[in-house]
Amino acid sequence: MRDWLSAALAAGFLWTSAGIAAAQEITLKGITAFAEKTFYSRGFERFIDKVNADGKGVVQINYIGGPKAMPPFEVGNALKGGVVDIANVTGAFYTNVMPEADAWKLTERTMAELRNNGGYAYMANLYDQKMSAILLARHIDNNPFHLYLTKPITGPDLTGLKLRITPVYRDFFQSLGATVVQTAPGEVYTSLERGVVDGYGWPITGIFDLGWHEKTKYRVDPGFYSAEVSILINKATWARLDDRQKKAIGDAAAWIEAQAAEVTKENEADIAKQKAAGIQVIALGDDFRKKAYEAGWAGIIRQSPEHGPKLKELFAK
Ligand code: 173
Repeated sequence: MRDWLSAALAAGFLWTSAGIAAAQEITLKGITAFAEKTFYSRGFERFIDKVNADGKGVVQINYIGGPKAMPPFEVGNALKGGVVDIANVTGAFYTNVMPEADAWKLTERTMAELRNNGGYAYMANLYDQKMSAILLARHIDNNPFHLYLTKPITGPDLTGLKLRITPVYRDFFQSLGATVVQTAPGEVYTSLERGVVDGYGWPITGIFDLGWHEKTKYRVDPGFYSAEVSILINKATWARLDDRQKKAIGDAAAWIEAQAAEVTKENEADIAKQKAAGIQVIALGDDFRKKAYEAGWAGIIRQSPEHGPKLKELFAK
C-alpha cells in the first residue's frame, strides 16, 4: 500500500464504495445535566453506547459527563454556543435561553402524536430560532412529578412551607402558598439535611439515586405533568455531519425515544421502593392535579404570550 494511503486510513479516513469521497470519523462532545449513571442520564448513556458501536469509523460521542463537568443550568447555553455538541437535559434547565422548553412537561400527547400533529414542528422552530439546536429524542415521558415533604400537610395548602424547585414547579407550588428556592438536583440532599427546605419537587423515579429517601417522609399524590428529558444537538454540528453520520445519530435517537413508554415500569418499581423505605403517601385527590395544569399553563403563557397559547392547543387534550 502506498504510504499516503495507509497514513490516511490510519488517520481515520474512509473511502466510500464509489471511491470518490473521503469522510473522516468525527467525534462529538456530549454532556448530561443529570448526575452520571443516575436514572435521567441512563437513556443518554445507552444512546451514546449505540452511536459509538454503530458509528465506528463514522461518528463517535465523547462523553464528558454530568454536573461535575458543567452546572446543569448552564447546559442550554453551552449547547447553543457550540461549547458542547450534544446534550442530555430537561427544558426547565434552560428556560434562560428558551422559556417555552418548560412546556414539554405539560404535554398530554405522546411524542409520536406530537410528531404528527405539528406540536413537535412548532417546538422545532423555536429550538432553531432560540437555541440553535435540534431536539433529537425525548427519552423520558410518562413520568409524573410529585411533591416530597419532611412535614405532613392535610390539604392542598403549602403556606408556611419552603420548597426546593426548578421552573417545573414554581407556578404551581407558589399558587398554593409555598415559598420556593431554586436549586440544582446536586444541592437537594444538603438542603434537606440542613433544614433549609421542607420538601422538594421531583419526578416519581430517582429519589434513591442521590440518597434523598433518607430525608424524605412524605410523598404527595397524585403526581402531575410528565417529566421530559431529551437529547439535543447543536444546529451547526448537525449541519457539518454527512448522511452516514446523521443516520447513525438519527437511528439511535429514534431507538431511544421509542423506549420512553417503558419508563412506566420504572415508575412502578420506585413506588414500591419508596413504600419499602417508609415514605408515607398523602393523597389529595384529582383537584390537586387539575390545579397543577392550570398554574402550569398560566405560567407558560405568561412567560411566552406569543407561543404559549399555540403550544397549549397542540400539547393539551
Ligand atoms: O426537579 C428537577 O430538577 C427537574 O426539573 C427535573 C426535570 C426532569 C426530570 C427530573 C428533574
